[in-house]
Amino acid sequence: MKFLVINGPNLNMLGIREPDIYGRQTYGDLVRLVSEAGEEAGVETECFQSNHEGDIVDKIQQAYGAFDGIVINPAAYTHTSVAILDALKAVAIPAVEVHISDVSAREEFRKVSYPGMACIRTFAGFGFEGYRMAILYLKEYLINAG
Ligand code: CA2
Repeated sequence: MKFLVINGPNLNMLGIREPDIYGRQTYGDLVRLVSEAGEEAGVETECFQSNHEGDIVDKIQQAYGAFDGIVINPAAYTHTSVAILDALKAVAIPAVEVHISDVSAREEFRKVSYPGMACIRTFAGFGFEGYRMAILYLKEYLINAG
């Protein structure tokens, strides 16, 4: 089983600012957690981060036929990107959305997620652990889907 883990804009800045919302750990720490969570689950993982919407759309398209599942934190594109929603729908690869913060308890504009409309589940507000939860959930989902 092979999962693509996508992180959107500014998540490469983790640990540098806004530690009260996103914690003190860095993007490198997140990549390590994903790799460890994948190993524990017996799933191969690849991490991809981009600040560019089109690059994220390209990466989702390239995942077609190459990955069994997608874990995605679209970051700010969560609240704006119909293009990422359409790309997820186009490839129809089971996807789980992750947010480090609890987006439902923040500003009104963070309550809408376009990519989330193509995802089977969202984990929000669990910090980096949300990525581990997403990997395990996706693995179980795919096993049950046969
Ligand atoms: O909680 C999340 O994971 C978010 O996807 C993070 C996005 C935000 O726009 C979403 O509403 C919720 C922002 C990521 C920005 O990351 C930063 C990292 C360090 C310093 C500043 C921002």
